[in-house]
Amino acid sequence: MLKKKQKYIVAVVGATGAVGNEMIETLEKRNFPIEKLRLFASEKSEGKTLPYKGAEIKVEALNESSFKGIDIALFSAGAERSKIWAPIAAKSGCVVIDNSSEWRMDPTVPLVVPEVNSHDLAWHKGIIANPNCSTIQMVVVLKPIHDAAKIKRVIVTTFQAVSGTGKKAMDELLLQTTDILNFREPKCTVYPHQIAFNVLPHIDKFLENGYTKEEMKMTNETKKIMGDDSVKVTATTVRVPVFRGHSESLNIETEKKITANEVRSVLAAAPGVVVFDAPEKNVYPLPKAIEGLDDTYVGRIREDETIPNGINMWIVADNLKKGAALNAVQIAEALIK
Ligand code: 3JN
Repeated sequence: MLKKKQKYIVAVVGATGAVGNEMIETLEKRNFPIEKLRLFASEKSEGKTLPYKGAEIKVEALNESSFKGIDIALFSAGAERSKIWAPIAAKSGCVVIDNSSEWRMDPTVPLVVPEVNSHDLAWHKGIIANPNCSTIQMVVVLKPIHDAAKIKRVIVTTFQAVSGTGKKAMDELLLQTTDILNFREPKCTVYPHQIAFNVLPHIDKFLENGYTKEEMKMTNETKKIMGDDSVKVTATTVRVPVFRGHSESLNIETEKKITANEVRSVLAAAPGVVVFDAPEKNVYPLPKAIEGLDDTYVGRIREDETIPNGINMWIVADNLKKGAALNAVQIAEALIK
């Protein structure tokens, strides 16, 4: 359990990655009460420095005693490293907020989006899981609708930015675009196909049921966060040539009738959600417009005319912010409250 303090010793593990960078920036921007910030990454980054509040902080490599004295560690170093290092960190008395999929479905680990289930923080045993980016932005929108009209089923199609894969994928989109515009053959190293001027219906590995891991994360994580196994989610996850910001098309079937206007007012009052919906003025959420912003933006809210109780909408959030770093920092903020 975390002891109450004025200021905390905080670590970011995976500090040099796209999400790690964003975690440092988010801690600084939100003025998280930090006594000392420690940064960890793989050995090849050891000795590099990263800026925090006007100072340069040295990146360290991890060892068995790294976590001594650390209060909170934000992990974004991949599932394999979390599997090894999160229990070591928790054992040294540090609370781990882990951005990987490693612990998300472990029944002894809470999976938390503070706007939805901050009550689950009460039973953590040293590790708290941060959900998948596509799940986070969806559940902040689903929860208030579920409370108002009980959701039976969601059909979601995602349009995910390349930053979800990391810096290498962002570089690849830029390089492929430049190559194509200069009549050079683009090279594909990160994805199995060209991502520039293309869309790929494939995120993460394929499973035996024909879905990808990303799709099943959305199905399974939603039930756990919402604390309701009856909410059915079927997903198709798609990579698009966008640098930052995941978009999702949602078709939501509810038990009780809820009109589009009622959905608008329920969502307008929901924490972390902004209704941005005036199609007559070409106003709807766009990934380019919400880069770096905190909230999940919702537009194109309309009734599904093919079923009695159905709603369609379009939601967009910054995958590196609410989809990752911001949600992790908000968990830390809820913990110290
Ligand atoms: O591709 C995206 O937009 C999101 C990617 C998430 C991701 C990528 C690699 C490994 C995850 C995740 O957060 O679920 C993982 C993982 O931890 O399994």
